[in-house]
Amino acid sequence: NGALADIAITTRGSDWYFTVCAVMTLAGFIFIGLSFRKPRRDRLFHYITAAVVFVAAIAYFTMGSNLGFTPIQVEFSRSDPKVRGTFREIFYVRYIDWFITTPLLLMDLMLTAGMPWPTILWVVMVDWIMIVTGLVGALVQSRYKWGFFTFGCAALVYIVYHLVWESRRNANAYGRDIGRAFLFCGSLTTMLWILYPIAWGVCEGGNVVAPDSEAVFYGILDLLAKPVFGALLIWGHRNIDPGMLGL
Ligand code: RET
Repeated sequence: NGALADIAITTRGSDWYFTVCAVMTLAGFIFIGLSFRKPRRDRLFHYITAAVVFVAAIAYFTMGSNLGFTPIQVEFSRSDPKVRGTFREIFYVRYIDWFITTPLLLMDLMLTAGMPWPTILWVVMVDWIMIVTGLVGALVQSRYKWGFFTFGCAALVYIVYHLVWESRRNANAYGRDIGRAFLFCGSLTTMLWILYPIAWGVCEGGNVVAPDSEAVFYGILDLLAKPVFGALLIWGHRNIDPGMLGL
């Protein structure tokens, strides 16, 4: 059966994906609920962050249902190339999630730092290169996948430079509250985002760990990078007037 993969999540993996889905959904309702305490003009960060977790919730629902993947060959028959090898399930739906949510997370951060929109757009373009090269690399079965991975890593290095240097300096110029909100959220993001290519290397890249372990690795990263990050960001904005940031 061409649609099934030999190496796939188990019932436990599915349960974990649905659990993460539930947490993401709950976080979304909390972020929207908190927005009602503010005038409409001041709800930008609530809306961006809620959108991030709702998109993730749908991606996790898809993976919990064992959908949104394609089988990629990871082992071959040495004796006869015509014999079917071993296939691992690769969840392309992750990349659809990341294509939408990572630019929104960057907007959360760079708008907090008061960066001008052309710079934000440029960093988002680089982020899209990172996600798309990661997707293509995941779907390629030959060793060329590591070439795509390298392009993605180069893009991540550039994004991290923009966060820890350009945006951090810009945020500090806007004063203490904005500088601190950016420092917390920017540091968390930088530490977490660097772990994603490591997860990719042992999952989609090297096929070193099972899909259930992949679920736990990416799941914990996503919980920290989306709901925990979002709570910290919204809390960080409690004394910040968006008008000061030109929003
Ligand atoms: C890939 C593989 C190619 C090289 C690099 C990657 C980085 C991915 C990142 C993803 C971040 C996702 C987040 C999701 C939302 O919670 C695409 C794995 C560098 C940084 C934050």
